[in-house]
Amino acid sequence: MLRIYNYQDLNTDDLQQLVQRNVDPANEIRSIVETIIDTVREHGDNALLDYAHKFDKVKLDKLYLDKAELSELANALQPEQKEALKTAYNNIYKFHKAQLVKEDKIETMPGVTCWRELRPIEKVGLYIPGGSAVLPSTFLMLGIPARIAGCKEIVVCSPPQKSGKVNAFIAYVAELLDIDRIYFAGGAQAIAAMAYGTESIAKVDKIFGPGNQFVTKAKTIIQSTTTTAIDMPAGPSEVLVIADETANPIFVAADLLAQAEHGSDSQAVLVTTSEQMAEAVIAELAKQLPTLPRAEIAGQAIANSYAVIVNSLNQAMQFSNLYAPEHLILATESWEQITGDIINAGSVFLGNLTPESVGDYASGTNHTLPTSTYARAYSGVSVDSFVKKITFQHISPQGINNIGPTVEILAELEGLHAHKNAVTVRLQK
Ligand code: HSO
Ligand code: ZN
Repeated sequence: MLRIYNYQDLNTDDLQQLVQRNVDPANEIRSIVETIIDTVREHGDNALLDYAHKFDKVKLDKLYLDKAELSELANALQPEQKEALKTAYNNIYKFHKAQLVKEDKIETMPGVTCWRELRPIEKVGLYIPGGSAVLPSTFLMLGIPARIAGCKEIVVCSPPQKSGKVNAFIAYVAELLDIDRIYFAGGAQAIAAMAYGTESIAKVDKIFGPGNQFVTKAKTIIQSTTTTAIDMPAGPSEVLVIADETANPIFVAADLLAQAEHGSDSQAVLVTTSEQMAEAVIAELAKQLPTLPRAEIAGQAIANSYAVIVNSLNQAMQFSNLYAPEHLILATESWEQITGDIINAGSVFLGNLTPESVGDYASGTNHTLPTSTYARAYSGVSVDSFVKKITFQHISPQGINNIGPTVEILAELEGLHAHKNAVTVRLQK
């Protein structure tokens, strides 16, 4: 069950220890992943087929499903399942579409005009996890902003199921997103394939998508060793719930377990101003956990999690900012009083009726978010992640007269006379 700490008993070192997660001290994961990357780089498609056999336990005769095969698979869905996916699609689409904003042109001096324009990243790679849980929702979360941004080529990789197919929900999302192919590649090997390219998979400019520690490690390696960028180093999922006496322990326990069922390496942290609340939540966890189909996984994650007792919502927020959670739930009626104090978090859920699950699936926000303290510096995926912002400027005759002398002086000051001259020849004209 959840370990309990008292905030006031913790010194700075204890706090640092407590908020640290997913370290790979012996570099064990790194060395396994490096071998996989090298193998895919050298043997391309063949390596992917071998890994599908070895890790996914399936003997594939080809590496992808095409549109016709996907649409046949999608037929297996019930009408209400399609409807639910469409509702999610529409909400996510609406929320992300609004992120495409055109910035004004700025005249910094008369005749000196500067502005930024968006251009889509041409080739993007989406990784859709499919290990212990298949996540069609992740496909929506990545595919919708990629489409809105206008990316030309969208490569999609997902691990094959034992049947040698992909899950019908994934197939239906492919249809909604008008995706041509889904490649059978999972784990670090999928990341390597999209970073280096293989005979059938195109090398992409940027790779997106969450995954286990192997996927994350592969993404961080290829980011520093190839020209392919990544969205963020997203690792195992996590939630931090801040609860006061106005929270409902049944809801809080349910939210902690929703996170815990993602994987045994997930973390669900409770920070509460009320010791009774901590006890009530723990009692609820004991009640709800055994009823879950994924009780074993969730139980392991809960065993790696903890509760912290604090003396105020203010102190709760201090701990939360240090932890920098991927998901932050404010299970309090006073959420409006503390949202301004949030400094580090991926996505925030306000009040007692806002479970993380709504954001995971269908409210509209993106669920691809920074984990493992990266919320201190990274944002979640959005349309921005799929575009570059290119700066432009134009100088008129009046503009060169206005800005020219300043540049001449600054170039002189740096001893860069060719720079100065590029202005002088124009001023002389
Ligand atoms: N909580 C996960 C997203 C997800 N949940 C997908 C259910 N399906 C990471 O934000
Ligand atoms: Zn989730």
